Amino acid sequence: MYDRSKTNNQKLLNWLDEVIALCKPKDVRWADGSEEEWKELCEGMVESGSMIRLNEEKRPNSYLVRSDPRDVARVEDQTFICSDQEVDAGPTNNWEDPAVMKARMNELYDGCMSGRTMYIVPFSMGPIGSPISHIGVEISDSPYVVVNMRIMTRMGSAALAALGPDDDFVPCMHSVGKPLAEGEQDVPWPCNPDNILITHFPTDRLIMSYGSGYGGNALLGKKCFALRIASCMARDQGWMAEHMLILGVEDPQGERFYLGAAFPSACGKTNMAMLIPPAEMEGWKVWTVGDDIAWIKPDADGKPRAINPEAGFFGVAPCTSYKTNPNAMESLRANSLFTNVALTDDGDVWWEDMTDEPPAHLIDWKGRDWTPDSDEPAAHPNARFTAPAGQCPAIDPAWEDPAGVPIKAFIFGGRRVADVPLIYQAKDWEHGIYVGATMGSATTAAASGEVGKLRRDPMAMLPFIGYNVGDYFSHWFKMGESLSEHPAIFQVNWFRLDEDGKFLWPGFGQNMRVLRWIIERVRGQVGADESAL
Ligand code: TSX
Ligand code: MN
Repeated sequence: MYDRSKTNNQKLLNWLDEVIALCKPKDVRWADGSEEEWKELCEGMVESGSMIRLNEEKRPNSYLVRSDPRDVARVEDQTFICSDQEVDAGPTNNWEDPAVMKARMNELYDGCMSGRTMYIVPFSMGPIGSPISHIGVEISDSPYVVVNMRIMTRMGSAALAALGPDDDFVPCMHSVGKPLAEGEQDVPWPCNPDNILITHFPTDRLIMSYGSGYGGNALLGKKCFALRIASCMARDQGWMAEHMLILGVEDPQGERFYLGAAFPSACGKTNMAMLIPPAEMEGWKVWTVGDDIAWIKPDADGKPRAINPEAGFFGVAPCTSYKTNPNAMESLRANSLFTNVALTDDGDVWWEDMTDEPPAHLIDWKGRDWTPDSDEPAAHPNARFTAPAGQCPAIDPAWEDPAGVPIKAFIFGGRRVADVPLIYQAKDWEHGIYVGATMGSATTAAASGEVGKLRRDPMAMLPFIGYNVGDYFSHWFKMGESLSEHPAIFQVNWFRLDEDGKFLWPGFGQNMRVLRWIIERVRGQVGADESAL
C-alpha cells in the first residue's frame, strides 16, 4: 500500500503499518517536500475548491484558504496532557488516563481516512543535523497541512534521510475526522468541529490530534511538539523549550548580541522579532532568528545556545502592515499561504489595518461580498499568513547555524495598563524566575472574553507546558544550577496607560532604546538603582 523502501527505521515502519490499518485511507503518499509536490498539492486543492490561487503578479506562488467558520483557532478546552499520573499534568492542563485516551482516539481514528489520501510527512524541528534539532513524522489526511508543514518546518526527503534506522522521532497523528463515503462530494474545509481532541502522551512522546484542520491543532510540529512534548523532553534532558522569539541586536561597532523574549498573545511578538530601529539610532540593527519558539541547550561549556525550531512564520494577519511591520510584509510577498483573510478584486489579499483605507470591495473570509459599510470584519481576527522565514529581509545570517546562537538575556513582557514599568532588570536568575512566573497580560478583543482583565500567563507558557507547572518552575531553577553563564532577565511593558487612557510609550521602533539599555546593562556599561520592585 505504501513504499516501505523509503526508510529503514523500524519504529516508523511499525507505526505506519498500524495507522494505515486503523485509518483505512484510499491512498498513502510520502511527502518529499519538493517544489513539484507543492505545486501539485496546491493546484489539486484549487481544482477541488479548497484553495484560491492568488494573482501571480501581485502575490507569486501564493494561495488563499477559507476554513470552516467553526474551525478558526486552537482549542484549549479539548487539549489534553495524558501523563501516566494526573499530578504530572498539573493544575494548568486537562488530563486523561493515557490508556483511556488512546482507546478513545483509536475509536475516532477507525476508518477516519476512508476516501482520502494519507500523507506521511517527515520533518525536522530545527536545522537538519543540528544537535539541538529533533525529528518528527506527521501522518495527516489534509493536503493543506502538508503544504503548511513545508513552509513551517524542514519537511520531506532530507528530514527522512536524517532519520537513521535506530533514531527516535516524535509520531504526530492527525486527521480532520471527516471520512468520505463512496461517491460523496468533499467540502472545501473538511473537519469535525464537535469532536476535536488534541492529545499528548509525554511518556511515549506521542501526539494524537483529531477533528480540526487549523493552525496549532493540525500543524503538529509547532505547539504540540516544539512546546508541549519538547518541554517534557527538555525537562528530562536538561534543556529548555520556550515560547520565545529570538532576536540579535547589532550595535554600531558591528557586535551581535542575542536574546529571547516571551510575550503572551496580542503583544506584538512578531513585530518585536522584526523590529526596525528609528532613524536617529543610526548603526543599530535588529536581526530576526525566530518569532515564536526557542529551543535552548547548554553547549559543551555550559553556555546557553538557542535555535528557532521552525522554518516559517505562522503569524496573525490583521494589524500587520508596512507601518507596523515592513519585514513581515516583505516575508509574505510570495510563496505564502493565507488562511481566512479577505480577497481583493484583483486577486490579492487584504486584512484589517493592512492599509489606511480599506478597498471599496472585497470577498470576506466567509466568501461573501464585503464593503467598508459591512458590519463584520473582512478577515477573521485570527486570520493567518504562513510565510518562509528565509524571506524576511532581517533574517539573521546565523538563523540556521546548527550550533544555535548564544543567548545573553531573556525578556518577559505583557500588556499591563498599570503597575509594571517600561523596563526593569531582575536582580539574579532566581528573581528572574519569579518575574517570569508572575507574568500576566490584559486581555484584548482578539483573545475573546472579557476585555482588559488581567490574565496570568507564566513565561507566556500557560497553554504550552506539557507537564506540571510547579515542576516547570523547578526546572528553571535546575537550569540555573547547570548553566555556567546565566542570561540576564528583564521585564518590559509597552502598554502602560496615562490618566487619560493614552499609551505612555510610542512602542514599535522606539523599543530599540529599551534593547540598547538591556545590552548596556549586560555589558556593565550603565548603572541602575535598586528599587522597591
Ligand atoms: O507590536 C507592538 N509593539 C511591539 C513592536 C515592536 N504593538 C502592537 C500590539 C498589537 C499586536 C504595540 N502597540 C506596541 C509595541 O511596542 N505598542 C503599542 C501601543 C501603541 C499603539 C499605537 C501607538 C503607540 C503605542 N500610536 C502612536 O503613538 C501614534
Ligand atoms: Mn505563539
